[in-house]
Order: sequence, then structure tokens, then C-alpha cells
Amino acid sequence: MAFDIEMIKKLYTEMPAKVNAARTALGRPLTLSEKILFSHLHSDQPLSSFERGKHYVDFAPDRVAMQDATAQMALLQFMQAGRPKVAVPSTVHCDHLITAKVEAKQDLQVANTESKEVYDFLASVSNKYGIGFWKPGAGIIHQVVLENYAFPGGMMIGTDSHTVNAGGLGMIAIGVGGADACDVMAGLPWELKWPKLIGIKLTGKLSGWTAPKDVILKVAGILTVKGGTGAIVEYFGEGATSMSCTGKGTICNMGAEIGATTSTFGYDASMSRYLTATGRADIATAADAVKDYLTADPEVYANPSQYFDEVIELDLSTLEPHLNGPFTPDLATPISKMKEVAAANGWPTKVEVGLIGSCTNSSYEDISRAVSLAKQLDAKGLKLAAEFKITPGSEQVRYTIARDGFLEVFQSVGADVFANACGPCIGMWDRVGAEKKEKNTIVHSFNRNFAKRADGNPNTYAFVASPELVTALAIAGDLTFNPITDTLTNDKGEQVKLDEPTGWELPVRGYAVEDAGYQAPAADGSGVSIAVDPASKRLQLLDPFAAWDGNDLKSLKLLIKAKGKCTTDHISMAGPWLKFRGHLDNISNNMLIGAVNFYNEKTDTIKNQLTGEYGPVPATQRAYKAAGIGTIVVGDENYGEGSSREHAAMEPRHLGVRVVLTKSFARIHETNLKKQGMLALTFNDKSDYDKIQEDDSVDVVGLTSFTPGTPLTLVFHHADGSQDTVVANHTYNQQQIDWFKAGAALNIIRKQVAGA
Ligand code: MIC
Ligand code: SF4
Repeated sequence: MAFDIEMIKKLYTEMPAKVNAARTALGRPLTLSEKILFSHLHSDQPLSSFERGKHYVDFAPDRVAMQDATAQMALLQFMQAGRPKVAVPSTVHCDHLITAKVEAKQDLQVANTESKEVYDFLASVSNKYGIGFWKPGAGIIHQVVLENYAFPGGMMIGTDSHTVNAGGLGMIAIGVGGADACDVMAGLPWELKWPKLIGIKLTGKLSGWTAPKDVILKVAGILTVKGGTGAIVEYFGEGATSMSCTGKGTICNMGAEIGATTSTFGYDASMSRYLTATGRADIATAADAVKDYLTADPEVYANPSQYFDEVIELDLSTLEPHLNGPFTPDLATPISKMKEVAAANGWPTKVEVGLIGSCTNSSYEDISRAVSLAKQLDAKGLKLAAEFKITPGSEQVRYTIARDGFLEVFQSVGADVFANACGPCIGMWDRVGAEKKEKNTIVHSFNRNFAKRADGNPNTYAFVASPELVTALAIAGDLTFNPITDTLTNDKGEQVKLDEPTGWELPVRGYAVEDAGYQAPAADGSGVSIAVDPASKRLQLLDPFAAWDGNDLKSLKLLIKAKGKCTTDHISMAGPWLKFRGHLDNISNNMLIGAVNFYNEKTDTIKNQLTGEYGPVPATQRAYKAAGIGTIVVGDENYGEGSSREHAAMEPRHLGVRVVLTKSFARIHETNLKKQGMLALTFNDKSDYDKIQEDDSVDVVGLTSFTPGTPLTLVFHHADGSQDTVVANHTYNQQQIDWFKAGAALNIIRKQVAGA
């Protein structure tokens, strides 16, 4: 039986009336996204015809999921909120803190020792507050959610940008910072700007070497890393229904890479099959009874341009396998063009390592298709030319693929099987030789490939592809190998071709697992106490941030003007720093160390205006803090792209940065900054970015009359005595302005609870 089935049945019972009321209010057919949004309006939110991209609307999500690296901060905040229990079903998943080094069992043991303090903390907080706990080794949050918690028509939030993966099972699932999760767990409404809608019509059918991954790799190439910002992407058409549910998950997962709020698919037979195979036939039966409400009205898909803000059509029958990268997930190259593109760009073409798995691509189908290639090696007289690593997404998948002999095949060709965890996807990969910083190429089936992300080496060129293409490239050892047309030389000197990959959507003998790794919370957790050692290097209780003092901000110093791409990996690196995710002061020592200083093109080398000397960003900021001087960070386009980690907002807040002024923001990061009481502003005129000089002092004018819709003014005083006045836009609504004034959103919740 499914978890929380009563909650799901209640939602389905109420959904028709809510959707019908919304259809009447709008006077037109509804998209699936709208149906789910309207049926999750918070009870205090009146129904209205909300303007896309404009109105902030309050929602009541059905559930919350958190992974260990972000849960620490989310739960440290929740503990301050003063509630006895979470208000909606919530779960914690231990997946980010396991280093991939030798193989699964050994690596897991090391993590259990190294991160014991954090795991114990998360387990006891979960136990106390009624949160389901998934132990280290249980799997990656998004796979475990897809297998156990996602359901068609539901709405969830999660403290990880790839929460959107659950769109594969027809949800609206959205990545958020911990403070948002804290609100929902505390029973407060969750606010989102009513999204724009992008429709993607999939015609034709996937075949041969092309996989669901190629759909999103192609879409990322079209829309770029910011093309989905503020929008829900809704997929439909015969190509959508003919695809597996887990394949849909892959497509939704990487919607995070185009900045989309989320992506989703209408309920169909593939979802019903997946629900049944994962032991949730009860949800499938309940969903069947309201199936018209779990997809768009037929008029919408018949005439999409009338209902979506943008429509893209893709023919799956002609779609080619793609490789996206290096250093950004939207640089899409069809495999047939890789030879010329790599040569033109000077990309190293020898593939050193192929890695499959991650939250994006570790389904039974993915693994079975990859294994169909590995199986050919022996018969064709071939060997792997590159190293090959597998990270299964969940214990259920791992157990099932072990039972079905797949792991044995991988091991027989020399592959390593890592723990069911994020591992190499997030820099938790103890890669031999990475410290030498040699230029090299890897291919993986993960979702992100920002600089240094997998192994910490800035010279690793990482390309993203489907698991089957990654496997083929690991066999060939060559980035330009096109398995559709090219041959390989075998041990007899003959030219051989790989046969097309084949696999199974779902395990023929069903999924199986011995211990899935779940720990239910205590029925009454009031007696559970939570201890945090004040001397701990990994956990630190939070002190509330100070409220605004009521004055305009004067004489802030420019901390850094970041040049080009500045993702959350650049602002708060993961990998070796993940161990400090529960300790705000310690993790603040990585603040902006990956951002490129506009003035010298270096990372982590900025001018301290007090001494005139150049030094690391965190130390320089600490010097300003010690001197009681606030600072401003200036950024480029899509600042804060990537992850949901609110550390990227809390660190600057903690160290005394007051303003982040950019050409544009990624959605989650902008909200995180607001939640933590920072000023997140954008240039009204993007060319004003060029006016900012290295020795600038800055005044922020207009805060005493800070109002929604009215820009603020920033005066930049240059070293030569001249000044520039810059108009800075903002998207704060009244409530968000109150967060700024209170010092952080949490300060308001705390007051509300104390007053209740
Ligand atoms: C990521 O893929 O970047 C992460 C690591 O999963 C992050 C969350 C985190 O930083 O803890 C994300 O995607 O939100
Ligand atoms: Fe983990 Fe990578 Fe997925 Fe993030 S993208 S949740 S690090 S597997």
C-alpha cells in the first residue's frame, strides 16, 4: 500500500469541484499545470484569474522532501519555529554525503562513520517531528520519492532543485530553499508567483539509440539555462504517452537545468504501470477514477498555442542522441556533429571515464539498456576503453538489478558500482589524480556539468548524455564516436558495430528489495531530545539574523563583481564543503570562492578596500564584517543558477553582505535571498553593470519607503570622486518586504508562534 493514501484519496475527491470552479472562473479549458495549481490553492487564497508571471499566490503543497545536505539547515530553522510536529507528510533522505571511492559497501561504511553526527541529528529530528527518515544507502531523494511518494496531480516541494523529477509521475514538484520547506512543515501557506506555461508537444516515438534524456538535452539547447525561468513546462502528445514513466522523470529532472519552476506530464498508462510495479496499485485505481482531471482538457492539447505562452514541437522519430557540455548543460551537440564541434573548440576527445546513474538516470530501464551494451563486449571481442562507474539511484533498483544479473555483467567488464547516492554527481568522488588538474574529458548521465562539479578539477570537461550513449562512449573511449554509424576495432583487428541498446521499461519479475532503508518516526516524538554539541564542527544551532535598523544602507563596499556564470556551485561549492552544511559559520568559509572576479579574472582573489590588498573572498568579507562595514555583491545573468542550497544566501547574510545586485537571478536563489532578509536587486539597465568599479562605495536609497513595484536607487561612489546612480528593480511583495525588515522570514514565524 502507498504511503499517505488517505491524503491522496482526499485530494482526488476534492479535485473535480476545485478544477470545475477554476474552469468556470477562467471561462476556458485548463492545462494540467493549472488544474494542479488550482486544486492546491491555500484555503485562505481566494480563487481568481491570476496573471502569469505577476501575481504571488498562496498554495498548500501535499508533502515536503529534504535531502541530508539541505535538510540540516531546513530542520535547524524548523526547530526554531517552535512547532511540535510537521503539518504535512515530510521525509528526509541521506544521499549527498557519501563519497564514491572504492565500492558501495565500503564507501557506505566510511560515510556512516564520518557523518555519524549528522545522520544521528537528522534521524532524531525526524523522529521527534514526525518525519520519515531514509537512511544512508536507501537511495537518492528523487528516485526514492518517485518510487514511494510521487503521485499524479499532487503538489510537493523539496529542498533540492531536482525535486522536479517527480513531474514524471504527473506531479507539480518544485525545488525550494530550506526556509520555504520550513514554512510548509510549520503549516503556513507556500507562496509562488503564478507561473508562465510552456507547452512541449512530442510527436513520433523514440527508437534505437535515442532516449528520453535526449529530449531534455535538445530542449535545453533550445531554451538555454534560463529559458524556463518562471515557467512550468508541460509535455504532451503521442511521444509523451509512448514513453516510460521513469523516462518522463528524467525529462522533468533536467527541467531544473533550464531554470523551469517545474515540468510535468499528464497521467497515462505508463504512470499506472509504474505505480502498480512499485506497489501502489491503490493510487493507480484512485487516479483512474479522476483521470480527466489529471491531464489537460482536450481543447488545450488540440490547440496548444492558445493556452501556453510558448509552444515547442519535437519529433522523437528524428531526434538524435545528444551530448551537452562542457561546463554548461545547455550546450547541445548532436552526436553526429561532435567530431567537427570538438575539433573546432579544442575539446579533449579521449574519454577517461563514463559514469551512469544519479537521480536523473538510474531507473531499471536505464540500467537495462546500458547493460545490453555491456553484454556485447565479450561476444564482439571488445573491452571498455574508459573507466566505467555506476551509481544506482535507490536500494530497490540496486537490489532488483543485482537479482537480474545486471550488476554482474557490469562488474565482469570492469565497472565499479558505487553506493546508492549522489557521489560523483556532486563532487563526492575521490577520483584518483584529480588533484593534478589535468585537462581531460568525462561523460556522464547526470544533469549538471558546471566546472569542478564532479571531481573538483577545473580542467575536467564533463559532457552529459543518456546512459546508453555514455556506455557506448566508455566502450569506444572517444567523445566523437557515433554508435549509429561508426565501428570499433576488436581484439582480432576486425571492425565491429555495437547493436542498438534494448531494455525493459519495468522488471519482468517485478521490483524487489530486502531492506529499503526506511525508518518511520515515533508516533509521539515529544520525548525525543536533540543534542547539538556546541563544539561541533559540523552542526551549529542558528542565531536569528538581526532586524533592519530602519535606515537606508550607506557606504557599503563592493565585495566582488562576479563575471559570467555564477551558479550556486560558484557561490557555495559542494564536494568537500558538504560536510559543513549544518554549520553556518564554517561553511561560510567557501562563500563565492568559485566566482570570477571581473577585475582580474581570478577566482577567490579580490581587493580589500581597507588595505588595498588582494585576498580570498571569505576572509575579505570577514574583515569588512569585523570593521562593521556592509558590502554588496554584483553579478551577471542568471545569478544563482543551479541548486536550491540556501547556504548560498545564508552565508552572505551571516557574513554581512547586504545587497546582491545582478543582471538577472535564478528563481530559487532569488527567493532564498529574500527569505534570509537580503536585498536581491536587478539592474533596470543591464549596461549599468559596466559602471561598477573595483573601489566603489555604495548607498542604497529608498528603503524607508520600500514598496512593491517601486525600484530602489543605488548610488555608486567611485574612487575618483565621481558617482553613478543606478536604478535597481526588485520583485518583493509586501510580505517579502516584511521579511527584509524583520531580518529574515523565520523571525516572523518565530514571533507568530510565540504570540500564538
Ligand atoms: C545539486 O544537484 O546541485 C544538489 C547538490 O543536489 C543541490 C542541493 C544541494 O546543494 O544540497 C540542488 O540541486 O538543489
Ligand atoms: Fe544528487 Fe546529483 Fe541529483 Fe543533485 S543532481 S540530487 S547531487 S544525484
